[in-house]
Amino acid sequence: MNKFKRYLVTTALPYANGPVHIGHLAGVYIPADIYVRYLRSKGEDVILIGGSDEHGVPITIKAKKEGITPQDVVDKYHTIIKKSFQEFGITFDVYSRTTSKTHYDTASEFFKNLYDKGEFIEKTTKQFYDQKENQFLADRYITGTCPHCGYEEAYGDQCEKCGTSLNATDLINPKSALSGNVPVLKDTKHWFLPLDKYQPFLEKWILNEHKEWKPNVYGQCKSWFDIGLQPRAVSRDLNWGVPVPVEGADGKVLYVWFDAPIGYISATKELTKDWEKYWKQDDTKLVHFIGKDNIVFHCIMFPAMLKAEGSFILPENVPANEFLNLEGNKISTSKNWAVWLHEYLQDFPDKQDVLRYVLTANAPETKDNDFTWKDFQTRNNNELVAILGNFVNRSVVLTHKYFNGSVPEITQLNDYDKEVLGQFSIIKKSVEKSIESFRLREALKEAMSLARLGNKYLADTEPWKIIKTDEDRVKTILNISLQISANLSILIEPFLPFTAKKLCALLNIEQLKWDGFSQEILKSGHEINKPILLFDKIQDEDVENQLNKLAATKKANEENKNLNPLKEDISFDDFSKLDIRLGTIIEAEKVPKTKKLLKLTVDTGIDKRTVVSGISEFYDPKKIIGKQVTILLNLIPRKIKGIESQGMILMAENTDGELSFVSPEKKFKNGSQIS
Ligand code: B3M
Ligand code: ZN
Repeated sequence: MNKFKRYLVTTALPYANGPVHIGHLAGVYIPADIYVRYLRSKGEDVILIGGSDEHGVPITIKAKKEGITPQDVVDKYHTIIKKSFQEFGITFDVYSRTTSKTHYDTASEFFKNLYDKGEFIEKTTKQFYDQKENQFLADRYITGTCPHCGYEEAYGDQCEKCGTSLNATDLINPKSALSGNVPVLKDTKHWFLPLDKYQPFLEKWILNEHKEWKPNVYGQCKSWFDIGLQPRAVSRDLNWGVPVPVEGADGKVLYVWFDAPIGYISATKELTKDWEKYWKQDDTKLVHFIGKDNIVFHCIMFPAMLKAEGSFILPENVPANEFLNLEGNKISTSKNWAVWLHEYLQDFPDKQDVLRYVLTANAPETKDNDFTWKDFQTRNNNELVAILGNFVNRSVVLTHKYFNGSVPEITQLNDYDKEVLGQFSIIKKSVEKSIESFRLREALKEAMSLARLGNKYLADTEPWKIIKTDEDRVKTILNISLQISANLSILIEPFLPFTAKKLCALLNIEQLKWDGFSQEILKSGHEINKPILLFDKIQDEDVENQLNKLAATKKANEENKNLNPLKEDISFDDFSKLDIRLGTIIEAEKVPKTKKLLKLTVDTGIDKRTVVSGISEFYDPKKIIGKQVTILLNLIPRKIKGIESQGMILMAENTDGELSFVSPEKKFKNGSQIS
């Protein structure tokens, strides 16, 4: 007996700092949608909760880069994301956002509650602070030299070269990624949730009581326990987020991973007054659909928060997926290596189900998987068109041809017919079992096996060959074929809802629920509609277009790879402080005992001055006499290798580090101003 009376299904809240792509759909939203569509079809009480995660440092950085407010950023992407989900038929009962008033109140109250119960540890620690930007820096926004391998661009939380995870204070020569400044260490107070205190509880709950969880999820939790849980800060110094609701916490907000999961609760509140029934009663089954990078937050941190609060239920399952790659490379928003949902629909209008199908058939359930356009085409042409579409089409076309579109009656069933009819409920049960255990690619395969069965049945019985001699037999065959088609409309609905709708229209029936499954959905004499194709072929050129698009992205990425990021804006006044002019090199010689330096004498029109320049690897001193170059004159003189350098020759540097003079296109008088 199912002890659950209702289902509360949540999907990870995507960060509202970019649109959503196929990786999001495949990992989280399609599986969740299949699951809830199935439960609804079974008549269960189920709600699907979603929303945008609108806090966190990356959103503030993006806003700063684009010169807009964080609110502008999230407004823009929340709208785009929400629309994409709608277009792909993800049936959220509510799609909210973490900047909603309800959410601020709910998250604040949650924190306050734990605070009042004394669940937090207050600690003052030293954190890097950017004095120019007047803000504390998240570890990710500090770069410096890795103490392990010497890599100069290591991040404050991890060195990407040697993979060591770091604390920002470990870095040698730390720099703020916001301003390039050297940050200072400053005291700051934060609130920590003592996860270590909850470890015994969590360990027992997951390792003993949820052995049925997917091995990737169970395994990740186990390794966190093996390392030992540590208190985790749940506040941040930032001016974007839910303010910490206690006195003396000015300029501090809730850590984004503290407020975001509470977003599930806030969204439920927005959906129904009955929200507590879903969140606080033991007979609710709570399931979180997420990607693998969110496991620790949903299996450890959020449950610890819920447990500390005390009145909430915990998830029954967290069927996290692995990652989907694209054409062999990791999907990356910043590198634009993705298939964006809104772009897909421009290129393949009305083909939502094709993508839903391919992403489910190839879902990264147990390991990372690869999406390729070739596979997309093959699955469409060889499975959707050749199996499902073809079978339904043949049944409908033949019914029109032989019986004017009216469902013929069964005249007599032979053993083969009975065997085929007997398969219906077997297939149905295996689909159920697979969906209920979150094996959705298997479930889809089983649902498709009903269409395969139909195709084989028609191929074996060949009604077109016997219509002249045995019309009665053909009646039975087509009746059974149409019953298969009608049952398919129920079975495929969770996976391919747009196609199920078309199929129902074609068969002239209402969409039936799961218990409508039967050997006689269509009564004899029922009129079906004129044939239409459920799917059409994807052409080679469609695939080529997509591959060309990706190739262009790759090329652009290669070209941009080593370019330095844009510097911060400066005022015109700042610029006009630079005294840059044309000058001509009149003497040049190598600086002894150095590899790179030349000592130049430059006629600046105003004077003749000495400049030391690091260009010796690229220019032969004898060959540059008489060359007109640009020179920055008002740089404070510096001693280089004992020689006073009075200015700087401006050089262009390409991505390979090669240097070139910047010379005027026409010869002008020395001393001509550059502005
Ligand atoms: N915003 C992280 C992510 O997209 C995230 C999930 C929040 S779920 C509460 O990976
Ligand atoms: Zn390193």
